[in-house]
Amino acid sequence: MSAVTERPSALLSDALAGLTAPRKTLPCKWLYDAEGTRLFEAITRLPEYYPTRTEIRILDQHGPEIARAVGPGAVVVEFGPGDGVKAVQLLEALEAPRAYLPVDIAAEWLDQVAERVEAASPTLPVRPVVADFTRPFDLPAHGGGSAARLGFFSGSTIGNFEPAEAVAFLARARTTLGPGGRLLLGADLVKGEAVLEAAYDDSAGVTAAFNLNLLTRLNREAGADFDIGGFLHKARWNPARERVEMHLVARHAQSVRLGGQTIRFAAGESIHTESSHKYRAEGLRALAAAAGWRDAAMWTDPDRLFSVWLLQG
Ligand code: AVJ
Repeated sequence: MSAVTERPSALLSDALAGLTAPRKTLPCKWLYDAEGTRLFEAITRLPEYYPTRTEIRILDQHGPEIARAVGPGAVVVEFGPGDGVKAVQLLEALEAPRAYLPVDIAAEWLDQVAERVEAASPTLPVRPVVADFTRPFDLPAHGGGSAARLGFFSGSTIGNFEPAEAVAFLARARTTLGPGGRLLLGADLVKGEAVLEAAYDDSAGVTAAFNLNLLTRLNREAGADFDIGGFLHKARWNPARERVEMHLVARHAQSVRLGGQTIRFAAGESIHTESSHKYRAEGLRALAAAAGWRDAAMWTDPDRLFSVWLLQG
């Protein structure tokens, strides 16, 4: 089959839609190819990137209390388990968890997570579920029977959703988790601009490489011809929408070929590649309530950098 008659990939069609819009955007989910995943893991170890280590500290400090609130015998359903480190930590803190169901769109990562959890808890049933959790999906009937499910959505990944999408996700999670379901949710908190911007524009340039890798990926997988050196990484706090935005800014006027089209950039024009919303306790409570969750308990760190929530009811 020739290149012109091949069905355009989802990456190419998303990129064409985003880059021909009046304000150029690319969906942040495309940041995570193998190299992007490696770079994100490097980000979580940066001195400036406080969310990962702070969330781990909260789970560690308040683990017993969280375990008491959850109760024994939960079936843990994790949305986007990443490397599985937090799953191991949570499963160790909980009392007699009955099963672990990691849900991700990428089957190859699920195998790694399953292996890590099985190594840590050899007798715990692990049932990976390949699904896009940004859409409705069903959980397998096996793995825990009728035991109440505990959803786990960590890392403030919820912050990548627009507020209306976050409510839609929280409402769907309630349905997916079923009667008696609870959701343990990590959410990053609003704080000073300098701390936030440093977290998304580190001095070692790892976040810049993470963002620019999206253009490398478009060149490789969608046949684009971006000059990577023609763009720079920018992170800025948007105070009105209380979110950090990542952009790729054209250093000078240029054009790029993509999917048979020419995409023109003015000097200084940007591609918005990610939003990371930050929350206030009241705002997060309102999102949860709008999604139908009736009760929300929160744990935080002494500096109030990050929050972990247990939604129920
Ligand atoms: C794991 C998606 C929540 O938004 O903080 C880190 C991704 N982007 N640095 C975040 C990310 C830039 C991260 N999430």
